[in-house]
Amino acid sequence: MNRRLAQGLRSQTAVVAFGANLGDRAATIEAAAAELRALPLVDDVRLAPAVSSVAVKPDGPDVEAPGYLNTVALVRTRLAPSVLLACLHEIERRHGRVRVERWGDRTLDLDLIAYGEVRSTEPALVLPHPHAAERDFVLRPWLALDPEAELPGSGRVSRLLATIEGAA
Ligand code: PH2
Ligand code: MG
Ligand code: MG
Repeated sequence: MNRRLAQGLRSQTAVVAFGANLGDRAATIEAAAAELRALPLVDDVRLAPAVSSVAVKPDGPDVEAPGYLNTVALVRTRLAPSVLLACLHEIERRHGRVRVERWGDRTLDLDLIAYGEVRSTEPALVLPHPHAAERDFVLRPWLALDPEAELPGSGRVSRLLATIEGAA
């Protein structure tokens, strides 16, 4: 059996971040989580309670922009990372996501934060997500689901969060 197929058969834990700052944010996140649960080869989805956060724009936090609800799901899946990412993009599309400006306001953003221990610099799928370590709205919900969580290559999520909070 080739490696690609074998990858699709072994169950892995993927970390998926949800963000929404337009529309009925909580309803959109719940619906997206249900769609994730309904995917073939997705065995379990554990969703953390959502947190509110100020929109971060390329120039920094923007209190004038609509505020975000953010959360994280731990996803047990046998989908390969690139296939899971394509499914996340399809769920975003179904919820009216349009890509206009970088870090623009959005009905739904689904980011693949980590996939097992996989490290990738492929432009189409950078793993772990390059901004995960600096985002409290990703790290805090992740830590709520798994106090022992580690971001591959960066260490304990609890320590990363403490570092950000110490700098704030
Ligand atoms: N996502 C972004 C850009 N800025 N700000 C908050 N608060 N939450 C997000 O999920 C977010 C953001 C791009 O993915
Ligand atoms: Mg994002
Ligand atoms: Mg995204």
